[in-house]
Amino acid sequence: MKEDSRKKGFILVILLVIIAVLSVFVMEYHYSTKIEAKITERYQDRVKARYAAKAGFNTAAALLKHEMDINFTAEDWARDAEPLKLDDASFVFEIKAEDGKININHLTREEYSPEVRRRKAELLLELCDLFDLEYGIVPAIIDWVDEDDEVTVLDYVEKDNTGAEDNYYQKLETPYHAKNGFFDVITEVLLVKGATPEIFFGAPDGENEEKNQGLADFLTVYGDDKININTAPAEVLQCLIPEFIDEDTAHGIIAARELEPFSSVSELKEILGINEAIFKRISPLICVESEKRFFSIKSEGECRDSRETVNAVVEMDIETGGIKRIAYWNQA
Ligand SMILES: [Ca+2]
Repeated sequence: MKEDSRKKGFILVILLVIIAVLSVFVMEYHYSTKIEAKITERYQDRVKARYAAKAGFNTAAALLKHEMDINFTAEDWARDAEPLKLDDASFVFEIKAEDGKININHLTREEYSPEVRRRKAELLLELCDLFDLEYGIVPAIIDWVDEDDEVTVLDYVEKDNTGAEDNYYQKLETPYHAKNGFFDVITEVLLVKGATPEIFFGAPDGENEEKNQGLADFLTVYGDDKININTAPAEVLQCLIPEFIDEDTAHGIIAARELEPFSSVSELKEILGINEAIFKRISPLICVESEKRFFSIKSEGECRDSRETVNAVVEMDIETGGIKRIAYWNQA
């Protein structure tokens, strides 16, 4: 009898051990299944966000094609679209005309007169003034593009300004060469002496954590070398003749072109009431319509906590209104 009780007790202990071990396995299985389900769900969200971002890009491209047929102003393109829902994902996009920005590939073309070259550099210097930046980035951009290895110093500028060629870039911790050729993409500016992500993308603006605009919003490497005054943002308009175009005047110009786009560059002279001599300073730099139409499209797709962004630059075909080519594509 005593033997039987001992046996039963032993079996009970064994059973308890087995149950305990099985419980651990069941819990482990439950936990890993839950993790896998979460991973799958997150992956699905990412895929949905990715396709929502692509849908945003396609919608922007369709809008561009549609708007090509009508008389447009910069504001039609620049205005943010409302977020659009796609099942449990959504997207929002913005379009900017590249031809309203300052083209940094064409600052020192050989066919330009010294005066035009100077005016083009001065546009960038004015931009530096607007954003409180050192002038050195301007000759450094010029040196990055020009074919020679002579370090540029803009002698008509009082403030310190010195460009950079191989002798500077080769001494960096990770050395590289000055391009001595066109910028292929605008982010390449980050390789230029003096350019930092803060200068380029904009620095966080203390209180509201929204980013200030950076140089990237006003510089381009695409299209013609002239600034389209029908699409130029207020800051670029201000850089044209800062003594006549302050912030308010720039917004006045934008309001005027919203009603009726400029049909000739001389209309700007009439609006501003400036004389021929002053107008001559900017007339070689501006246009009212570009032969090559590049637009940047930024589309953000979202699904719960997952986000994907498409940054693209497209060249539109003026004949067909469709996309001629995608000049830049970055998805992250
Ligand atoms: Ca050079």
